[in-house]
Amino acid sequence: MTAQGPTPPPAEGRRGSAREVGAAVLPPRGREAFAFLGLGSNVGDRLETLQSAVDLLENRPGIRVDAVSSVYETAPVGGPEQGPFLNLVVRVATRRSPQRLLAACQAVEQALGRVRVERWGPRTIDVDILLYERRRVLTRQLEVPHPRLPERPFALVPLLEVGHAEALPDGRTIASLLAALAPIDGVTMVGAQVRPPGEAGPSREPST
Ligand code: A4P
Ligand code: MG
Repeated sequence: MTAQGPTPPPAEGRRGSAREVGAAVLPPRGREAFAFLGLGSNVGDRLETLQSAVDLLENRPGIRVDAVSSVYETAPVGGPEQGPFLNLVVRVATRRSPQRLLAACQAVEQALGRVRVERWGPRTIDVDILLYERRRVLTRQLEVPHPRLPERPFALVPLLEVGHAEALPDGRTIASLLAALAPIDGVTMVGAQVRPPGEAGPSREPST
């Protein structure tokens, strides 16, 4: 099964040697923080790109992919006329600060050939931090929770799957955010799945 319920992050990660400098912004010593990342692709082999992104995230120091949601095909929101997205959400356990986690997300985007042409435009891959524990972060580069999360079923539906007990820092639950948007259109679970890192088996675009 690819979708798993959230489990508390273990006290020690597998990459104990990956502890980074900049202690002031690290999670408390000796434990990992958890975060939820939203992934989206609407260019090329979307499913293969999502699989590669999940695998690359796992390979970054200080990041462990803990759970992977189902894959959803979603109607594009905003931007120019463009093709449908595949979206999913992963839960990660991480020793990285939010800022360093963003750097890892952007490194994965670059490794997969993301070119920033137009805001909200078509993209091979987008990796956003949706939640980092129940913390608020607001810097010039980063806002967490993701500011548009409450209005986006394409992120909330997969997030509910792997983070059903989660809430925003203001206490609003994922379920209540989704309920406020009901009825939900344009988010369809597809049969094809992205494997958690290390699990065997081919990924394929769903046949149409
Ligand atoms: N940034 C600030 N906060 C965050 C965060 N929590 N996570 C900054 C990630 N990045 C964050 O992002 C622009 C800048 O946002 C980054 O440099 C980072 O410092 P970007 O990925 O370069 O550009 P973008 O994604 O085009 O802009 P933006 O505003 O992040 O777009 P969104 O909100 O991510 O929306 N429709 C469907 N169906 N599925 C999608 O996945 N995605 C978008 C992109 C639009 N429509 C979509 C989908
Ligand atoms: Mg983005």
